[in-house]
Amino acid sequence: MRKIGIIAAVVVYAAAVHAQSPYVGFVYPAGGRKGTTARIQIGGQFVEGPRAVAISGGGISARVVEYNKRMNPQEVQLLREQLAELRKLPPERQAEPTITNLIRRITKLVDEWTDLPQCDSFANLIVAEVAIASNAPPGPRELRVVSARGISNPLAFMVGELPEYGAPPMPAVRRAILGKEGESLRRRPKAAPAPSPADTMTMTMMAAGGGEAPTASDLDDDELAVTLPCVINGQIGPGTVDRFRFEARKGQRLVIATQARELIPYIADAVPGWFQPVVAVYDAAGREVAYNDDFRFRPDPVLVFEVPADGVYRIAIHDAIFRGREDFVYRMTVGEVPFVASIFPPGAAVGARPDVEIGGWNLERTRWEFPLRDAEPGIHYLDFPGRGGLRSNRVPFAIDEWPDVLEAESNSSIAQAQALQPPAVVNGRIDSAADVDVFRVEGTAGGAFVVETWARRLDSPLDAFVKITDAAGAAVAFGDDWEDLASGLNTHHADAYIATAFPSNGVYFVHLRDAQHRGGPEFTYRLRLGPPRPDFALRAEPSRLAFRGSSTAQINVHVLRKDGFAGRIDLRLQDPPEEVSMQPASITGTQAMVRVTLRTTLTGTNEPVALRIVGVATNEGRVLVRPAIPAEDRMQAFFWRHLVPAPTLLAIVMNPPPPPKPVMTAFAAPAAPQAPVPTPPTPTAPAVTNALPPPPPPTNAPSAAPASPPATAGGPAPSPAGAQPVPSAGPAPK
Ligand SMILES: [Ca+2]
Ligand SMILES: [Ca+2]
Ligand SMILES: [Ca+2]
Repeated sequence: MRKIGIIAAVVVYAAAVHAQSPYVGFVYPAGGRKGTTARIQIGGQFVEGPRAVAISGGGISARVVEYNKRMNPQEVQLLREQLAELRKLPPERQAEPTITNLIRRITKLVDEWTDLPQCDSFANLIVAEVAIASNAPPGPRELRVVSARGISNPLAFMVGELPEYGAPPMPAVRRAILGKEGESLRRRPKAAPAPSPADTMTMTMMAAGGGEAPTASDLDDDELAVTLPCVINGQIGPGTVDRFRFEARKGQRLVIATQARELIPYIADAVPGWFQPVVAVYDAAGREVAYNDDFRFRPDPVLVFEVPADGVYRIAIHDAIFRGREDFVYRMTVGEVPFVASIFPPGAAVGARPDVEIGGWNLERTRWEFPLRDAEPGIHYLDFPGRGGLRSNRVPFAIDEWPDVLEAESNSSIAQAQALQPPAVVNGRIDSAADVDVFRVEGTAGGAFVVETWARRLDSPLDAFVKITDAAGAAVAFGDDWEDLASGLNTHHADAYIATAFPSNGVYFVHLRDAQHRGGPEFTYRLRLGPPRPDFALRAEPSRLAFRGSSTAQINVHVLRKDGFAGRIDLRLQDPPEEVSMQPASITGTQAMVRVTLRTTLTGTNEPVALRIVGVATNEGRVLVRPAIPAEDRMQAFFWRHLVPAPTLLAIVMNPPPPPKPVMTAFAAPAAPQAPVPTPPTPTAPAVTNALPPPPPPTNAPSAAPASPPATAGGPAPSPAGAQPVPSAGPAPK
């Protein structure tokens, strides 16, 4: 028996990196259709020994099938030598499926290898298969990698209802070098064979691999034909434009909704800090017939295209300044699909049941009975049925303990001001660019008074500007932009907040308008007026804990104080597993953050365990219990930091890994013809099925603690009322 190949020594551990926890930078495709199995690629760092890909929510399971560590030149050379050995085998041996597969895999690794990947933090690649049950609830999930070092940050993974198209993952983009920028353009071979009709799920826009030097023809993708409605998955490479061709009929109202920043909200080493897609539609003659770069204040384009005539049209998508790399991932839904662009009122009082009116496209109808029965205070997310039974995107809806009222026009001057009896929440709109909404309240000398708008934090384009005047029109206080640290996905904190005291007894006026003098039916708001309502919100960061067996781990708890709350907050674990405890911890009135220590007596867990930390405080005899919403500290554009909420706080207990030492992995080919040839080994990953325990029931922080939506949601909540069709509600990302 002659051994013909053992190669590829791979050194995976370095002594210094023990404390570094797994990080994932992208998943592609960032979703899949229910009832299918998707093959996904995840790029990360410190993810060696991937044990599982954990995806939240029901009806979905993932299995790691491949791990490709970033290789150094020596390792690639060894692979090349092994490839040469394999190619010396007699043709009949090479034709054996296992050998063929081995050759194909090594060829791909060698061809796609780049000596200088643009981003090290996602240069290690995990390939996983995700099986999505046909009854899996559509919507956003969170995806994490469990590796020998712990649990990674979450990424968004969407379960869709429509047929999906998606190119193979793009090879790593090479770092641009001054004077040789062309070398970092995406290498992409032309003209892959057309898909068979039965194989429309397979994208052939670009074939994988290809090591040739880039040419001009590589800059643009070959156009791919798609059939609507569908979801298109893509990754944008440097300087590239992805193009898609489809047929449409006159009169169709096509929604083209892009998700990019919604998938990866912040990119640390890119300015402005996210992929900024631009989408255009062209007719058969090449004329641009629709275009969008931002949907209102959001960088993810959404456009509606009313088809003027039967024919062939094309969609093009690229980055606004033609950047691109592996984490410039998008999903684009195209078709006569429902899209909700506005909802009014944007919230309600606990126990109230107003009808809601929705605006948008391809909706089954625009007026609905209030869908949330007995909902807790906080921000809830609603979707609505569209034509053909599809569910729409999700829109936020606020529930508050205070009574609410509708604004009544005309109320645009002191003379016409609408009288209010605080405490109250007004649901209103800045109806036009010229609109000002003025409300009259009675003030008592020295009486503390808070005015807060909830508009941008409810996805309204309104940039609120609030002014309080006395009866003579003299300004008492004003507010424009107020930073809410609990709103980690917002970069323009456009909502206004004023905490003041009335200088004397009398009548006062609260004036609200758009700071940029814009308006329209979608410029909705909720305006909270009344005495201070001291409260707090908590963030537990990061959203994961890795214990070594029977030991401790630490996590930061940040506090965000509301309306001057300065009391002590005691922290505790809510319904923890018996084997996990938290050392007594509290946050004093002057602290912004504490580091708390958790302990476990477990020596190991097979699956991540969900934990919940809550804070308890007393304010004027009232007990406040608020969840510490899990969050990740994300950097934007090299500088800004944001606490981005995550759906779950996951913990894992690991047996201490072996002492750091080089680990050999090898691609081994068999010696004897009859011996079964193993598939190329990957650091073995036990097949993991739905490794997450059910997430804790969704809880919404009461309105005084603005409950930011999770960055990615654990499964959607069931429809509140059994009967169909009704809008459904659940925590969801924005
Ligand atoms: Ca108005
Ligand atoms: Ca008005
Ligand atoms: Ca503002």
